Amino acid sequence: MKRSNILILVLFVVAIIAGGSSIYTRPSYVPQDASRFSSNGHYYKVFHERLSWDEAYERCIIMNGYLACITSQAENDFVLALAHEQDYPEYTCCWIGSTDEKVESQWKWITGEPLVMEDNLLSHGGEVENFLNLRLATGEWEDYPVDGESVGEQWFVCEWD
Ligand SMILES: [Ca+2]
Ligand SMILES: [Ca+2]
Repeated sequence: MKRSNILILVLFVVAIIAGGSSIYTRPSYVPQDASRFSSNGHYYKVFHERLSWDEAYERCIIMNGYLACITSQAENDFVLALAHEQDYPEYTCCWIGSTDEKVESQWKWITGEPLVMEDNLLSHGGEVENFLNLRLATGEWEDYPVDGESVGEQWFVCEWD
């Protein structure tokens, strides 16, 4: 084998190894247009459709995901940036996967993950507001009635492991 051919072969093998190590496999059940967050390898997609929290919860499950459960500032920033890709009217919110429906003021993520970032949660509606909305203008989480935001848009965001 000529020396130049060997060099090409070596480069080819290196390229395959290097490429293979950086390529991740998107599970077949994750929508092609969902965005991957590199820190946890999860995927997210914002849906610009007005649904109740219950309906959004079901919709994510039907798609083999779940309403996004946000357990770090970085994850919140990522989801917010994703939602901000689309222009939105003031007051627009996006359903996320937490409720205090079972026990008032005890907010839980539907995945069972602990709810940290409590300072980001603005809860003032008591028993008539049991579902968490991500407010796009501020990045804060606010309790809402099940039908959601009525002045701005009401979106939802699904997450896939
Ligand atoms: Ca999450
Ligand atoms: Ca409540």
